[in-house]
Amino acid sequence: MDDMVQLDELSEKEAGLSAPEREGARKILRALAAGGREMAGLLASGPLKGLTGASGVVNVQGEEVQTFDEIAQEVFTRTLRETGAVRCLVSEERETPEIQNGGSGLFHVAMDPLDGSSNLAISGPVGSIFCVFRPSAGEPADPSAAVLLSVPSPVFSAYVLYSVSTLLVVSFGREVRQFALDPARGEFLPLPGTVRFPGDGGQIVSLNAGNASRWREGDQSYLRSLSGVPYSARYVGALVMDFHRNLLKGGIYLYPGDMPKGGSGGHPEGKLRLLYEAIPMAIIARAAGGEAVDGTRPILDVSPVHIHQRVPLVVGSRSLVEDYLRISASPS
Ligand code: AHM
Ligand code: MG
Repeated sequence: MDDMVQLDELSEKEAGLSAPEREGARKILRALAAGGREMAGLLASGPLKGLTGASGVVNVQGEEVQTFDEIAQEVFTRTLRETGAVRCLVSEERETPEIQNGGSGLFHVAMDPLDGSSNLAISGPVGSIFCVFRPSAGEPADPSAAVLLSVPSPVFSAYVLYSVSTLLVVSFGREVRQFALDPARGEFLPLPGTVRFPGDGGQIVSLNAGNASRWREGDQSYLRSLSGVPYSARYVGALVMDFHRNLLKGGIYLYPGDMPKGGSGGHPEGKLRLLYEAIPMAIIARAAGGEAVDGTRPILDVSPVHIHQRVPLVVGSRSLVEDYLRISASPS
């Protein structure tokens, strides 16, 4: 029944995939479900086991690695490797791609194994984000260059949301499907229908207003413009949760570039990462009738030059993203 497509059946519906690609995608989706189930259990008992703190390590992004960042890295690296379908695995937590299966897998995968990890200490929502790419023909031997070349050919993207319930959200680019973890069965079961941003665009705005004084003029102008419209401010500080809420309720999420203050801090190129945060969310947003831009152009038109490239991200209901583009282009 079309209304209730099982996780295992998702790739079968994709006409653009070869038979081996369908099978590879199915295995990767199973790996994300297995890893998501394992992580949901580990996260639930994290405070009791003293796992919600920092690991003492600083990652390639210069950020403090939480113990769960590393646990999630190991869990998903293992479940993905076991599929035999992954060639290169790019992760927020590793400087260089991991070559899996001797480089024989069908797909490259980029992941943020645990997004929003500053929420761990308060038992707040966190997520895991994935994007699967089709390698280009005659790709270079260098794994980073090979992954970058595959980015214009995404196959599907997905995220796991660990919150009141654990959800797996997947899109091959045409539609968005949700699956919820049944803790008793240990399985992700489909939720009915497909997900689309509400037709009226919604009224939720999610941004870190504490950074606004360090934004570019166009972004500040957009924030000022909100005082003239009805809106609700909602910000969890975990992209997966903020995006998911806005997807269901209608809204827009912004993380623009912010300038250093007093010579330190700041994210002039934005904080979020193109390959494993912005692009997967952009694929899901578009498939749900929304849009994602880097401030001026669609995220899916940005050509990556580095696997850990950062990018400003504005994503949500199409009408709200269009409002943002119009207002930020002519600051007043
Ligand atoms: P992370 O991948 O290190 O967790 O950082 C990404 C997170 C996003 O989930 C969230 O939207 C954003 O950083 C919050 O940043 P800030 O605390 O600066 O508002
Ligand atoms: Mg992240």
